[in-house]
Amino acid sequence: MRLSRYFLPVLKENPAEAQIVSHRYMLRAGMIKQQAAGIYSWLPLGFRVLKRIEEIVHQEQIRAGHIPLLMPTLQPADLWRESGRYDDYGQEMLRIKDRQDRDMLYGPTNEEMITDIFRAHVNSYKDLPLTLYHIQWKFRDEMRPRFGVMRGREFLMKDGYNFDVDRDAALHAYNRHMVSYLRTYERMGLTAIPMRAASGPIGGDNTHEFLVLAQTGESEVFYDDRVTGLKLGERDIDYDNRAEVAKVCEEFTTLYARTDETHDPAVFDQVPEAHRKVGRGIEVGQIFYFGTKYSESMGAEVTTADGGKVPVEMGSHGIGVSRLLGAIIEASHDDKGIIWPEGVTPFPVGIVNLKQGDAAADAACAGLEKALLAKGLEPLYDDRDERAGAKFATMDLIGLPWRITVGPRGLEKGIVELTSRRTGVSEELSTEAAVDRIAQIYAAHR
Ligand code: P5A
Repeated sequence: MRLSRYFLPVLKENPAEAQIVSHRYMLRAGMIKQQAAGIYSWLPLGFRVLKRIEEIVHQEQIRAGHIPLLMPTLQPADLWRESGRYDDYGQEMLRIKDRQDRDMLYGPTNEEMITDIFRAHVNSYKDLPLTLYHIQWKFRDEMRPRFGVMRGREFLMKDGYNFDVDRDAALHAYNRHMVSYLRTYERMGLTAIPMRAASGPIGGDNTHEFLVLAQTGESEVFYDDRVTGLKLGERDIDYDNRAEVAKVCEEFTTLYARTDETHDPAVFDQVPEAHRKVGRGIEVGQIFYFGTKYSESMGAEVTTADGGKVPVEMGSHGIGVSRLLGAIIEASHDDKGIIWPEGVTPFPVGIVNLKQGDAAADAACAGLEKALLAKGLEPLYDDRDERAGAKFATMDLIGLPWRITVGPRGLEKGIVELTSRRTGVSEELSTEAAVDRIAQIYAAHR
């Protein structure tokens, strides 16, 4: 992509309404535009990151054996009357009437609708286990939408629902989600800590939230700081192996980690003082096991091997897809702008032409662009007729992890400069070597 032809409405001034760094940088980098309180347009740069995050979520869900589908944003109220949640949900639910005067709502979540799909088509234990998920817009008429995409009213969520024949199988689904979420967040360059949580309006008594530590987080968290060192890394996990999956979950949930809702000071006091930490966190996901709460009220039953009939065992599992952009920026930035982890960056590399109009520099940049594209890596090429300082400032603000700087003087020596956004360290390389290095770096992030 050539910057001269792109749509990147960068702001020079700090927007007054933005109280936290991620919101400030998303506005300044031309990623989002507010259309109403808690409702945003995703401008091209923000949209690219959002799509990239969705892609990682899909890949990890499919790896865990979960099946994508797509349910609508608008739902009939009658489904929610069956579960009893139509009245319980209160002011957070956006209620709408259609022209026939029928009660509709903009879905805040989809437990009822997925249960309706299940009961229409499945009635035997032989069709289980089954986990269906989608990535779809939700609406919650939050009392205080704030911090940009972090607490929106309209927001994108991945929500998945498992159906199992008994409690053990449903707990395996819960564990499978925990592990797949750990992998998902790691690929985004995040450390998200599973913490025992409270279930709220979704229900059930077994639930974990995933928190990214950040001073601007909305939740107070209490934890043993050794949890921050746990990593899945390159482990190859067999998601069908119940014992293996349970063991990984145990590894990640044994050390103390709680939100204020479930914090137990007496237990926390037993954590060695040197490791006892109180901080703040951003909730980027939550998993629930709630058994037969919805299947019983909505009549979703399956036959069992011994000829009986039982309400199907369920859980639901959510990732805050749009919130993740804010969380990643909170966790990865400096005073010049965003620093995207390679896994989610909108473009893998930026090209800065120090002397637009210089025949050698223009040709070298075009050649780099072509060579990178041939390797499936689309660079953002700043081909504007601008001062070098302004080009560097834009690149630093939008946070591409790598930058190739091309100028006539370097080219006389046969070199360009490859710079890491994170460390600021530059290397002089031939154009070919620079392309190879970038390709090598991203080989690990596909
Ligand atoms: C699980 C999936 C649920 O709704 N039902 C389906 C369950 N869980 S949840 O915890 O309420 O939401 C899942 C994740 O969505 C994100 N989230 C939000 N993101 C931005 N703005 C909001 N207002 C908002 N509300 C929830 C969070 O990341 C949450 O963990």
